[in-house]
Amino acid sequence: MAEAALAVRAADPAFRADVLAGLAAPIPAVPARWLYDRRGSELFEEITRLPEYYPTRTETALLERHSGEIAAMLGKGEAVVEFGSGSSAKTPLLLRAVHPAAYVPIDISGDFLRESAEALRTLFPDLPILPVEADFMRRIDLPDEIASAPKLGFFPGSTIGNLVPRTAVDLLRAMKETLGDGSRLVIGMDRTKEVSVLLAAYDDAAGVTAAFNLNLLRRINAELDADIPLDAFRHRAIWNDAMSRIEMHLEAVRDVAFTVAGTRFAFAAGATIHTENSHKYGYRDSRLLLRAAGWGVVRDWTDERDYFSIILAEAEPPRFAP
Ligand code: AVI
Repeated sequence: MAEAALAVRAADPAFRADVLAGLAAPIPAVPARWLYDRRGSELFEEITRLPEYYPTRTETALLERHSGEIAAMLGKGEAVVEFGSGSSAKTPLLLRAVHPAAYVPIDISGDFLRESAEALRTLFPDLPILPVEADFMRRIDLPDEIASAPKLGFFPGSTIGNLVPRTAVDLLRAMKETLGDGSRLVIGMDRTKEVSVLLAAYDDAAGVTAAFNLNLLRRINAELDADIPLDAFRHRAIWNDAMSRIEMHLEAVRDVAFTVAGTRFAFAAGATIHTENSHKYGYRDSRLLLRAAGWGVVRDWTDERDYFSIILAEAEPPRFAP
């Protein structure tokens, strides 16, 4: 009991507010960022290695194949600015090809940032690594050391797809403001494809994605003094064609009532809590999204199956339009 009380006191107030407001909303939803506690992040790592989850391995192969070409299209002395802490295998692929003057990872989580910066220092002992702890949804002041260097933004992983288009455009615009005039951006975007492939990627046979989604309820119980019966919900992955996205939901398998931080909730069998969107972009869609935020596509690369794309874009100067 004392432990539970402690957990309640230690809970992130933003998590509490999002869960209470989200569960009470007309279409119940909890922001996807809360999927990523320690356990959720471990499960996501496991997802990236699943046979059905093609994005990570396809993007890594694209970077292995094309980083040299990307580097050849840039000038010398770039500062690579990664939006995210760069813990993956993808960052070294780009850094090795580009030979940047400095590497600036930006992340809201100082712990992740420090850990991954340390790992990269071992791999690139001569590269100045200048981590910035900040929320990259807003314009950020970059370190003075790279003030005069040309900037190359890096945003792999198709994380842009987890945002609704309006928020994705806000983020891309903030990136442009952070990086400045003349900057470029390498971004990974997942493509539209056969629905069966998408559904399998987000509802794998081993049940890892289901565990990742259901972990949210375990987290709510642990951190928000809640008593949600975990067996009353199941993982659902749905293709929403009109929105061009995979949606993850937690669906009540029977009528269920529970309490979260003193507030009572009831879900009828079949009702769902929406927990994540993963938008998929066709060739033109990705260009339109980038252009809406002031980025012009220089070139994009895709794999043989056209499953995933990495795009090199450049910040477009404002211009008169008819
Ligand atoms: C982090 N993000 C790009 C993943 C995706 O594919 O949308 C998150 C994920 N959710 C379920 N599986 C993977």
